[in-house]
Amino acid sequence: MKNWKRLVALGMSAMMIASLAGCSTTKSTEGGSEGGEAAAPAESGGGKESLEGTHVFMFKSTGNSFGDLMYEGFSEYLEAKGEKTAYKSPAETTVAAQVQMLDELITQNVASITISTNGDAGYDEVFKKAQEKGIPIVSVDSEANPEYRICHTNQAETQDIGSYLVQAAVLITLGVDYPGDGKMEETVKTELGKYSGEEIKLGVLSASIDTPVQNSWIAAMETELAKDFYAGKVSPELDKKYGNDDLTESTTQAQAFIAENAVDCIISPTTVGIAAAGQALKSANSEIKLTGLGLPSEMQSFMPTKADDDAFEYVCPYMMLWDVIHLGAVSGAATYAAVNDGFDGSVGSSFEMDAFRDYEAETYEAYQSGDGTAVLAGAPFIFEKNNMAEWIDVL
Ligand code: RAM
Repeated sequence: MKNWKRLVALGMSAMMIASLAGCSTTKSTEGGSEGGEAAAPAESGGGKESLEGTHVFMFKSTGNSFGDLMYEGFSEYLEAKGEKTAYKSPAETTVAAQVQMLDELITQNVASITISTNGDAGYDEVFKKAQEKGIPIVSVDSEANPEYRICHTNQAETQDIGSYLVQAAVLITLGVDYPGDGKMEETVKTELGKYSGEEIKLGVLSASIDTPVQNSWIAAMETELAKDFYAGKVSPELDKKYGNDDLTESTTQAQAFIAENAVDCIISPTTVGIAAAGQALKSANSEIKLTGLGLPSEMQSFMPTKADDDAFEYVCPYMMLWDVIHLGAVSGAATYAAVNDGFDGSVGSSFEMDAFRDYEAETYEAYQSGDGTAVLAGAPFIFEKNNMAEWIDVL
């Protein structure tokens, strides 16, 4: 059986195709029994079980399968180590809603907080409070302030994600099928070399305007677009819209792209945004194409799922993501090491993660990332007509 990690170990490039026949990873069903439940204010008591000593996982907001899948990995890893975990995310995708909930959790003396944030600013006071109480903070997916976190758990190299998304959008606009592992940039160069049409224009349907992770990917897309071979062929300007990781708002923004009809392809670097755009573009029978970061289970109606499908009869011919469940488990291992094994996240410090599902035990070493440190969990993975069917039941 192949798995994501082993493919990397075999030296394949960051962009991988895997046959997952027989993969034992299972699809999240309800996203965790506690998913979405508001944190019980400490003073409310009322028979609510105390969260003292519990490792809390906080996503950006409730109702997002991506967060549910990360929690699945986080809780499975920590529960196997005999730890208690809880999933606490606010209903609103805002900094204020997370801060209020964090404050309540800290008062309850939780063991640790693992968080995907909604913004760069606004957490200092509450994170300081956690630090003073000795509650470690690890971030995953969307970074927390380096000053207060032990480390960030990075899903994949930021620049790789930004570059691959732009390359995919350009190839899709030109009607070129996924060229295969490691061939994206070279194919873009060849195809653009032959291209003499109007300047290609790309749109971005993101989460909130403040979300650190999406903003870092957008910056990476702009870096990619500044490369010489795009000059005069693809506009360096991205048309950006924000759907706040809310289905309704993302649908409205996708409809705005359709009404304006100014872009050739929308890149949506959020699983909520890409699914909303998929539906909107399909319903409108729009000629605008779509790619981005999506969950196969949520994208199956907008993508080819069989090897002999014509990818371009679908709104989204191919897209990307990574092993979200494993990402959550790595953040759980970092948190466990911070609480129990003295892992402090300084550059060069490391922790051992136990074997998890198809992954063998592995050592993760913290490296400098911006003003803080991170550990790297994986690499981007392309979902396309040849592997979609295998993944729909997994992610
Ligand atoms: C969404 C969230 C998350 C992002 C994924 C790809 O579910 O915005 O932060 O990393 O998509």
